[in-house]
Amino acid sequence: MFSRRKFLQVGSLGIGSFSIAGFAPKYAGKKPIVLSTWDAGIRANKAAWNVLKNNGRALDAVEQGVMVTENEQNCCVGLGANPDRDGYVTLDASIMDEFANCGSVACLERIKHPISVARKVMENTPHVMLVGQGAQQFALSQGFTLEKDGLSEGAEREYKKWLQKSEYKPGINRENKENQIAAAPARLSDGSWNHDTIGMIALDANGNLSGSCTTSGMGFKMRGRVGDSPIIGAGLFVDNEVGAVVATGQGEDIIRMGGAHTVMEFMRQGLSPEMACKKAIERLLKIKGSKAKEIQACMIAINKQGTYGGYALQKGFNYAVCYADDKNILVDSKFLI
Ligand code: SD4
Repeated sequence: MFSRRKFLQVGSLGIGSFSIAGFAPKYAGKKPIVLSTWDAGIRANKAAWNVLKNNGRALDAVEQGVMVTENEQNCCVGLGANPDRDGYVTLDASIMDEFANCGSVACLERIKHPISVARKVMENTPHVMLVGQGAQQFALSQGFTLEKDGLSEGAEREYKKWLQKSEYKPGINRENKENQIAAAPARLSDGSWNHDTIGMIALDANGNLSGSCTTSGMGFKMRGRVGDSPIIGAGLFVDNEVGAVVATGQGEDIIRMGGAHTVMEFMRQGLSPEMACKKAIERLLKIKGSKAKEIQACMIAINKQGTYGGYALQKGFNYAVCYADDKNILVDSKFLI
């Protein structure tokens, strides 16, 4: 007898192969490979690549990669970033491995490497997410150092400027062409950061996937605000059977559309990473309607074969891709509007 279970298996195989034929991957798969958001990703990829080229685990690559960006002084990611509207720098981060283990921290203060705290949450607690004071307390218990209070020089200057009007108006994240691949991300001429986040996804030589995301969130946000980056399924998602996805842009809207998980499900149905990211961004455009012009949202993805792609709502998004010692390139993303 042709059971319902069998029918579903055959049916899903059929859809998968139809979709793959319909959306042939643009780039042949690479393994190992690492991708990260924005131009800071070039420097972060180098550290990740050192792990991957030595047969290391994707999980170690995505942690060590984004730590480079967290370490950059006067940077839009990490403790040098713009504060919230009350003057506190609060950091969000998440990490996920090939076994669907995941960990995250949100609203973490005075700790230099939130990504490593997120990994400790994943490995050393029964939980997925720790926030605020509890996250800081946990970090200290794991041997992290409490950094000094206060703002970086650049953030202090921007905060004073912001206080004059105290208006929360997040800019559209875009790349600053003049500063591309500079030693550290620089501010735009209007004083804003070009972006506040690095997201990284990797496929290692053993065919395993992992991802990480770390951010200071939106500058001058309300105290306690948390974006998409530490929310598994929104800012980051990994499914070792299918692929890895990470997001950047307006966190509230990425959460609203279940960003990274939505892209994952499109890939599971057989779409290429680029097409899956595009479909998710189209869904956001539909939700936002005419207000879509006011925001930016960007997704990058790799699949199990090492095929990669990205898509953004607006022009100006780029991502770094590395798959060899001499192949660490910045790709200008396609965009919808
Ligand atoms: C957030 N998604 O906190 C982050 C911001 C971001 O480049 O990606 N900035 O909403």
